[in-house]
Amino acid sequence: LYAQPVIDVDTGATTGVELLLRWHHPTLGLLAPDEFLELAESCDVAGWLGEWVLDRAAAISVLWSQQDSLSDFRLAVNLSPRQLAATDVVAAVSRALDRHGASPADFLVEITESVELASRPRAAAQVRGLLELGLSVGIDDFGSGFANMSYLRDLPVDVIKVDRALVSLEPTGHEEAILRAVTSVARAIGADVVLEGVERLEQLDLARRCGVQHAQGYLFGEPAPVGPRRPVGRVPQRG
Ligand code: G
Ligand code: MN
Repeated sequence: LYAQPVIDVDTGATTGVELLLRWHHPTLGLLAPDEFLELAESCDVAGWLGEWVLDRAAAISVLWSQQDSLSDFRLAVNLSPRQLAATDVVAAVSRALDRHGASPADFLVEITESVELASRPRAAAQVRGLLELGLSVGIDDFGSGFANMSYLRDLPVDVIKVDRALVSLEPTGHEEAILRAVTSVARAIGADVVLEGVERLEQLDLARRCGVQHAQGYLFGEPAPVGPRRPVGRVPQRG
């Protein structure tokens, strides 16, 4: 399990991490979930993997909270479309929290926009169940899939994570207009915006100009293996 810092664009403080699954493959090297989740599903270990991530996330939150306060800090965990559609995630999350004595308020679950919740009543009900447990819910990859506003209409979404495809390395006027529209909607519904995939100061400047609260990307820190202390993102200075 790896973690990548999420920073506050105004203060530079690290306000959370996204936990990311990696596989150290003996010959192929380090693989990301999009490269092995399908395989995991086809040989029936996806359910186990999903539970393992939840269990580790709960354990890590407790470990980190013994070193540094977790107030104003959240651990984000990705839920796969299959986990939402085919497993009892609410039960799995609550077991993991109970096992380690972790607090639901320390977690954000990320649900990718590419799942169409409207056509999947079970998935939508599970998201509500997670909210009832006291976790926050974020829409991941926003703007890359169906750009499905019905998510924002139907669920009390806490966070919108703007996909890195929406803001290029040299942001254009059109990209700025779109980002402003997203932050305007987010403000109206009481959600925070995280800009993903920030690699350059120009993108951070754009985020600040457009009223984005948080950013994540190689500029502040790459995903690194989880250790005993929570990671700290660094905002590079100009020049
Ligand atoms: O779908 P999701 O947003 O959860 O995917 C996060 C992925 O994006 C991770 O695998 C992570 O390694 C990758 N990532 C994180 N920061 C950056 C970045 O600054 N640039 C690019 N290209 N990828 C990034
Ligand atoms: Mn994510």
